[in-house]
Amino acid sequence: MKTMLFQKGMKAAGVAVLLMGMMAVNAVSAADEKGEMSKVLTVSGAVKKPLTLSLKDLQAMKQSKQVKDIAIVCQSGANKGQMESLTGVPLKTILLEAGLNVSHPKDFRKLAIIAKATDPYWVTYSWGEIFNRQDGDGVMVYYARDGKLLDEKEGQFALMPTGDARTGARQVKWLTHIEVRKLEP
Ligand SMILES: Nc1nc2c(c(=O)[nH]1)N[C@H]1C(S)=C(S)[C@@H](COP(=O)(O)O)O[C@H]1N2
Ligand SMILES: [Mo]
Repeated sequence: MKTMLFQKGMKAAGVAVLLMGMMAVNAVSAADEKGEMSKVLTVSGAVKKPLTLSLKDLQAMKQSKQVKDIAIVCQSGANKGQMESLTGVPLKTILLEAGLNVSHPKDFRKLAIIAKATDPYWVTYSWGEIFNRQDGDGVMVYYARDGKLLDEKEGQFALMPTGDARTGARQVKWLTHIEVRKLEP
């Protein structure tokens, strides 16, 4: 009887440890996957005029446009779904509004553009790919998807590199901050 109780106890302890392990894994992936809805999008760093943009500000920007049929593909190649359309403003338009601040023309080439989210996630772009490529306008800050404003699943604002081979890898959901930074060697 005693040994049976002991065995039962061990089994229960084993199950508890297993459950705790599973909860820990879940907690990590949940923290990984969800950011807070951002109220504003700020632009700072090497700019002449730092910006704090609301949804209304973005909607009022003249270059607001739609891009159709975007496949969301993870860096791994996994298919993450499809957008019929997104509505937003090219990142370039926002950076032009803020005005890049460099002291010498050659310094533009040293600028990194860091797009940050409300979760601990950020990605980088460069001046060259936004300002010195034909498809530079394809990096879009968007606020609506398939005709509807974004919700907490994606944040109030998000960023989509529509021309990337694997769009998901540099997509930023819950976008809240854009920093322009001159890199040093
Ligand atoms: N803020 C934020 N944006 C993010 C991520 C993230 O963890 N946080 N993951 C990226 C990755 S790895 C992919 S593939 C795409 C699509 O991921 P989803 O299918 O989870 O929406 O979102 C990207 N944007
Ligand atoms: Mo991904």
